Amino acid sequence: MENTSAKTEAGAGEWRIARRSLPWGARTLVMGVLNVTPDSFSDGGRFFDPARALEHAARMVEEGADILDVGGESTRPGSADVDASEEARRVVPVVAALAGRVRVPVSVDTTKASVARAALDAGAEIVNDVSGLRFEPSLADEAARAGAGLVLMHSLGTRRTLHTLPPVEDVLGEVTESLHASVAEAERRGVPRACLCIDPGVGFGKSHEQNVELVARLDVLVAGFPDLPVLVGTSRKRFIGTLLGGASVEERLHGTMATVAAAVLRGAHIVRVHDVRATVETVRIIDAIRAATASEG
Ligand code: HH2
Repeated sequence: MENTSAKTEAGAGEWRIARRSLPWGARTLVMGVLNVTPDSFSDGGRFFDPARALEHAARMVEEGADILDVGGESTRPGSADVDASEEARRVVPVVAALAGRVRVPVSVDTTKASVARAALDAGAEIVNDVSGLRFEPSLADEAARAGAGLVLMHSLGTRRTLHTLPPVEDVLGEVTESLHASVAEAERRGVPRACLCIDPGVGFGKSHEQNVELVARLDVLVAGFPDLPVLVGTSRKRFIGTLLGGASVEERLHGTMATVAAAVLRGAHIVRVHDVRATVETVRIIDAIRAATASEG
């Protein structure tokens, strides 16, 4: 596959995914989370039934989601291992039903090459790998074969130790270096750079302070990858609950919107969230403020 970058200017471009391109850098894109798992940390069990999952997906599209991210395995601390066939059994029917029905692209949140392949065959256009190709590097071969978009997220350790390793000292240095390695591996396996997107992995093996730092200093990461879109997922995560004095998952909406606003002002191009309507409204305002700031400078 040819390796043309569709970048138009620094900090903006076209993210190539399987059957279209998504412009990034002008308007912030909103990725809606659809967990078809019995045990995800914030919505576990709610959309395990495919009919309810499809209903929720339709609502997120109506609310303005630009991408739907379907996941069949929870990554929350202490969640159960799911084998590849069970994970595919959960996500593939939902992906297939969505791909034929909704106008926005469908992403599959998986670290497993066989699940990625099955979801891509069923119509997914993006693979979202929270291991950044560390668990199954051959996942990149599947993305390359399908011409799919590939999200490379930073994390540390194995699936079992994803949330238990001691935090590294220099989090921005570690995230930047590790993501450069993930990007190099993806390109070596034939994924065009124009199909890649990076993500610092907020909440994955970072201390409370480091999660805050990753949002506060996101501009440093963005500057390190000027030709790639940057995705950030803070939605309802524990550090928000901690900052709010122990707020439960249901009580983290406003805190989440604060992190979304801060991340976009620091250069995030895509945000991954559970609450699509609130996010669409938040980023519409922040995008206007950002545009006004840019035209002044
Ligand atoms: N966070 C989660 C899962 N996938 N993917 C990307 N690219 N970035 C993230 O920050 C990210 C992600 C965890 O959130 P959620 O899907 O709600 O929970 P669970 O892993 O329990 O299903």
